[in-house]
Amino acid sequence: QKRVPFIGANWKMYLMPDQVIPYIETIKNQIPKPSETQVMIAASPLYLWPLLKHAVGSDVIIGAENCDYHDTGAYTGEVSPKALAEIGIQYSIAGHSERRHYFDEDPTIVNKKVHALLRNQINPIVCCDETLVRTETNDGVHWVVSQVIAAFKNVSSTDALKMMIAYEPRWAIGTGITASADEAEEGCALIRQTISRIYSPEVAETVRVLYGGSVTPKNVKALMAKPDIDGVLVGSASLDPDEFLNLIHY
Ligand code: G2H
Repeated sequence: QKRVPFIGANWKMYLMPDQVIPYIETIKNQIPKPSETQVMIAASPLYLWPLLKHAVGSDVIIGAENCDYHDTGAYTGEVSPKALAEIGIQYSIAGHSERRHYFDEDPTIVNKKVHALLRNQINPIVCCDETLVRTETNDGVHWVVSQVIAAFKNVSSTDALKMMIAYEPRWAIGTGITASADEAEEGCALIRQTISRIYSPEVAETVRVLYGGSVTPKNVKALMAKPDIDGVLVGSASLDPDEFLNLIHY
């Protein structure tokens, strides 16, 4: 079965309210058919509702950048995955490197978020990071594998098929230093092998594995040409709609 390429924008906390509607209006009718490439914009919860409204009739997927692992309750300031599902969100990032690094999200929390998303019929996109130190000492391999194993803990193979895993080496995030296509392929292949070991080769052949970290319109083609890279998550180069369109139509 062919894995459909996936290109996701991760706006992080960059865009301001006056920018988001013009952005979606610019790209919404200029993206490929979803059978060729799926395009997602992951945005702050502030913008999800208006973005969904403006994306009606287009194939742009609107996704969340994060959510809490409780469905509802006394969790001041958190984002309910149940509410996300009810407004029509179908994809959410979980465990982005910035969440792990700045907000102390450990692998157990990320796994709880995975379960919360699946419970609410939202497809998790789990990011696995890797720091420069770990990469340099060759320990990075173990770290990425351990994050993949933790993310899938107690997830059935049927639910695993709904997930995507992104390899995002921390040293490449927002730094302008992209992993070379070979380094990115190595990380993504390792993730696929790990999925194969946890579940089966069939599950590993179906789950999409993405690369993220300083992806640009210039380097996307070489990354997407690699056999184990099914798509990309794009931060900085997704902030300008024209640049993001160039990247989508690489
Ligand atoms: C990695 C990526 C988006 P950037 O975080 O997930 O951001 O492209 O700015 O490195």
